[in-house]
Order: sequence, then structure tokens, then C-alpha cells
Amino acid sequence: MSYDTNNIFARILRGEIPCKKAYEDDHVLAFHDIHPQAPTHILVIPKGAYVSAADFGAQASDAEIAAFTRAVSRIAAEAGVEGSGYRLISNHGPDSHQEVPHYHVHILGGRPLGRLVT
Ligand code: IU
Repeated sequence: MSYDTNNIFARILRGEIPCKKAYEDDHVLAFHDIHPQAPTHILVIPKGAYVSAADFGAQASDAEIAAFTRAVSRIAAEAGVEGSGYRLISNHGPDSHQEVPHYHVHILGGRPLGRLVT
């Protein structure tokens, strides 16, 4: 799947649309989801143009992958959900209902999330 440079997260990365930033470094941006499904609901995205996890895993540099992985756990800790627990979700493709075609990981926490059934 080719990357749509006008997807909403690309526009956020270009500063065309505001976001409520939670974290940023050279490779990663994280911001609060506009429709939070839990008290903590943060989206973590790479700054590079990757459609989803498969694309990111195949195309990103080791430095980008390391930065992203470390950022996710750091952001969760800074959000205060490390002790109580949190869930990471990344949707890929139509069956998952991926809405935004720029790779992102949801960090959900701050309440009991129940079993992951679907
Ligand atoms: P999904 O994994 O692609 O289904 O999730 C996309 C998320 O992006 C979803 O939770 C939306 O609420 C969220 N979102 C956002 O935070 N800001 C936006 O401008 C748009 C979607 I459009």
C-alpha cells in the first residue's frame, strides 16, 4: 500500500493540524487521541512515512525502530499507567478497522480494560 501524504497524521506531523502533544523526539511524536477510549489514550507515531506495522517493520531503520519501541514504554510510564497497567493496540488494514493510514500504536490505560476479545 502506498503512503498517502495527506493522511491526518501526516498533516499533524507537518504542523498543519494541532495536536495535544504527549512526547516528541527526532523519530517519534505522541499525542492524545481526540476520542479517548480510556482515561489515558495516547497515539504514538513514527515521523517517517509508514502505513502500518508491517511497513514500519520492513522499511524503518534500526534507529527508528529502537527509538519508537523505547518511546512507547517511556510515554506509558510518564502517563502514570505503568504500575496499573496498559494495553498497546496497532491496527493494520481493513479487517482491523485501521482508519488512519500512518503507523500508530494506541496506549490505553487508566481503567480496567477487560479481556481483549475482538
Ligand atoms: P485507528 O487505529 O486507525 O482505527 O485509530 C485512529 C485513531 O485516531 C482513532 O482512535 C481516532 O480517534 C484518532 N484520531 C485522532 O486522534 N485525531 C484525528 O484527527 C483523527 C483521528 I481523523
